[in-house]
Amino acid sequence: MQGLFVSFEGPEGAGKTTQARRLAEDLRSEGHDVVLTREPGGTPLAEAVRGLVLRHAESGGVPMSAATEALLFTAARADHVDRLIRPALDAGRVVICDRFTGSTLAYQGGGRGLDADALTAAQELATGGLRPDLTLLLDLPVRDGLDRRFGDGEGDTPNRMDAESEAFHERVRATYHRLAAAEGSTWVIVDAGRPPVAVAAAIGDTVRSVLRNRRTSDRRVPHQAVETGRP
Ligand code: Z5A
Repeated sequence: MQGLFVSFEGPEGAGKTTQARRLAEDLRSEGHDVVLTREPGGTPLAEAVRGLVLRHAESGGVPMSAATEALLFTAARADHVDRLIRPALDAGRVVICDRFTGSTLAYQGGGRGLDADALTAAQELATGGLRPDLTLLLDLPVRDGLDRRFGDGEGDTPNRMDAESEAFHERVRATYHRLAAAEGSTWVIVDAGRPPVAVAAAIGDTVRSVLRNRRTSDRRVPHQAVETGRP
């Protein structure tokens, strides 16, 4: 049986990494064969691109254009899909990916203002048309997410996206909402403003519902969106 591809998307500090890890642990404890991965990254080449694109300014490089940035993220994705994601799905595994094509459309499209059709075409080239079976959009107000990451002054080292204005991150969030509306039932918006345990429970319900549908039909079927909250 073809595996299941689940991606996490959302603005800064929404809890994607926390919840992706937790979902992987929970599914493994239930006997599923899970690959947990992230973007940019997941393969040696894509991890090298990650360092290049996210830390470029710190290395004293000349400013990187929005198109260069978009193509670097997309090139990393092409290798990730080819070397890790598609083989894992072909082997029937559950792939959980922390960010995927939605991030390029939201950050480089919504945030940087690049043409959405051109970005979408580049994603098709990079992924060969592969789309997640389920995208979990962890949503919360931009300010709350930035406060989670940096509010106490002790968050992660800021990268080139963190340095962007709040208006940039608002455009990213608005683009995510447009994508969720356009994609229909394969995108589920999860209210990420709740305590981690409540967010995890909502995600677990949604993913198990998809897995149950898979087992009964053994083919791709639309699933019910458990979470539908929008701001
Ligand atoms: N990017 C792009 O522009 N285009 C692309 O195509 C791709 C990526 C693929 C990758 O950064 C950057 O690349 C990203 C988009 C851009 N921009 N930035 N910055 P990254 O991989 O280093 O980090 P991230 O993906 O942006 O993750 P994040 O937004 O920083 O965090 P998160 O994964 O959503 O959250 P977290 O790490 O799980 O949690 C953050 C903090 O909140 C942490 O202290 C947690 O303990 C806390 N937390 C988590 N959940 C909760 C709840 N429910 N309540 C309270 N506190 C919580």
